[in-house]
Amino acid sequence: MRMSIRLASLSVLAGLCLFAAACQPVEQNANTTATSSATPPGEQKLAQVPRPPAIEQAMKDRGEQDQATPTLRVVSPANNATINGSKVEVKLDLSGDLKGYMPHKDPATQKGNHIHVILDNQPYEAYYELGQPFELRNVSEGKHTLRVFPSRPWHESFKNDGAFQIVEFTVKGGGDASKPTTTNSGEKVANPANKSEGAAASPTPAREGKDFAASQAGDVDRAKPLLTYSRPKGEYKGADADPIMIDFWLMNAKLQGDGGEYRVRYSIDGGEAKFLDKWEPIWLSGWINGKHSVKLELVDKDGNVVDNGGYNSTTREITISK
Ligand SMILES: [Cu+2]
Repeated sequence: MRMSIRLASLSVLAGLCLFAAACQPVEQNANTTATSSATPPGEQKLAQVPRPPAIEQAMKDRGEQDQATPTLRVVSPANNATINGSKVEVKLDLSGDLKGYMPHKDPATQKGNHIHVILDNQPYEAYYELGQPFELRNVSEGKHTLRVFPSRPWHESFKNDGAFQIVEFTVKGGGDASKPTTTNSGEKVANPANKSEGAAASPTPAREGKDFAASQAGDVDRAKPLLTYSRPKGEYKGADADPIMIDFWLMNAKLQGDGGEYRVRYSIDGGEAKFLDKWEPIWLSGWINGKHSVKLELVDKDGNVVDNGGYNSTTREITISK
């Protein structure tokens, strides 16, 4: 009796397994992520690889540019400024020993030197044409931080003194004409600040800018160690999808391999923690298609995350389609 019940439940299980086996491979091939508990057929094994030859070549082609020591000054928003309205104009002053380094997007390749602009702890936005302000749009009321640093066409940051700047500012609502028009219930009906990106044929190019998701500043102390997550972010396609660079900015923190006491810890898809003991980008190869999470943390010698407004532990999702 007992046996027959067990057999019966086994056969039910077998039926379920057959059903699952019939549909599972299709699903896994279509959207394989390493976050699933089962081991997917194309298991991701990441390996650190040298700087890709294409980037080595780009560096040679750029002459001395990669030895430049660009320094930035945030003209606007001024540190501790209060801004009325949801649109924040970013104006930067670039100086230092530039050796030909100048942000600009080449219309043909859609690439070029640019500045990484980070509101609060959101993914950076690229700012190419310093001759015109860059707009942060739909910035929510309250305290914010802005971080900026110069970057190369392949998104590797310059790491010299003065390259990185951080300012704090406060956004207040008010009778600013650029503020979104809202109904009594708070629904947005029109936003004069949000011009569309502009048609390519337009004689005056649309101002660079970006709508930002609502966020607030962390409680950041600029005298404390600060890790700024830069790359990877967003979508990676084709040749850009492998290898992928991890790059970050460090303020007030020296890593152990550079004679300091800190380490940068990273983990992909919640996997094994790995450590970076030198402040330089790394390239990881072996990504499989799909969504991945990248966590980057600044830790002390005991392995504890160094507290600084929550910015020293950041996780981003990226998408790979090779
Ligand atoms: Cu970039």
